[in-house]
Amino acid sequence: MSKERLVSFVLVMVLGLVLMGSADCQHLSEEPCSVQILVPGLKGDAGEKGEKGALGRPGRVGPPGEPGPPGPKGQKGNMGRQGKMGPSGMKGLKGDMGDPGPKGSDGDPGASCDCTPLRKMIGEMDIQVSHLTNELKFIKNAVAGIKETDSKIYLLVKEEKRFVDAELYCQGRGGHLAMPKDETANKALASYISAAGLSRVYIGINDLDREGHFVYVDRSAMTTFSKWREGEPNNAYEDEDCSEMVASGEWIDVACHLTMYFVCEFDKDSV
Ligand SMILES: [Ca+2]
Ligand SMILES: [Ca+2]
Repeated sequence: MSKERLVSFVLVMVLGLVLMGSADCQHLSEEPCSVQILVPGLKGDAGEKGEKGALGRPGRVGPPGEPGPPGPKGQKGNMGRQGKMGPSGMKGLKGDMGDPGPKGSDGDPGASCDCTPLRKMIGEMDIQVSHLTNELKFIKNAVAGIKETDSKIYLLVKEEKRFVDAELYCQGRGGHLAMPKDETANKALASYISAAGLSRVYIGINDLDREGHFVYVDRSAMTTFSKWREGEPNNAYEDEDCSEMVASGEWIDVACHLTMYFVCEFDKDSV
């Protein structure tokens, strides 16, 4: 309702009330004629405080709070069970050599004596020890590797000796320098030499007694078999009366004073 229409409405109402009052006045002529206008009274006193209302609905869930400060550290737990044994580690490097130990105390002074017989005995023992040492070396060589055919045992001796000394060494053990007398024996010797990684060794063939007339060291004659390299024997410098075998199995006449490794042979029957 607009403002103008509200004013009009109020005026009509007021006029209505005035007219109604005039009509009453005409009916009740003894009473003084008056117009009554109703107006609102003064505001009353504040009422008594009401009773406490029912509990309201729970509010919405708030946002998560900030994390609190760390609490005190707990007590140490019990030790766990022993774990399974792990795989063994790799072998470590060899350690350094330790320091030399302290010097021992001096021995007691020896008793004075006539020492000549003792010295002689000690000298003999030294010779025996030397002999045993050589034998031991021979056995070690033999164990390290021998070569055998049906009738022979060959032993490569890795000691450099002149031809004559090499033959004496073999004789001292019941044999001779190797005397290959057929292809089988020669091949066995050649493979023995090459397997040892050597290029040459003395074998038991020489013409020491008569130039150009080669024989075996046991003085047996050379028959049909020989394995001279082409151009050998050539008696170079007129000074080659002994023989070596090279890794291919071929023979070469060489000077007897050279020192080199050699091969001994032993008959199986006499071993
Ligand atoms: Ca010669
Ligand atoms: Ca020669």
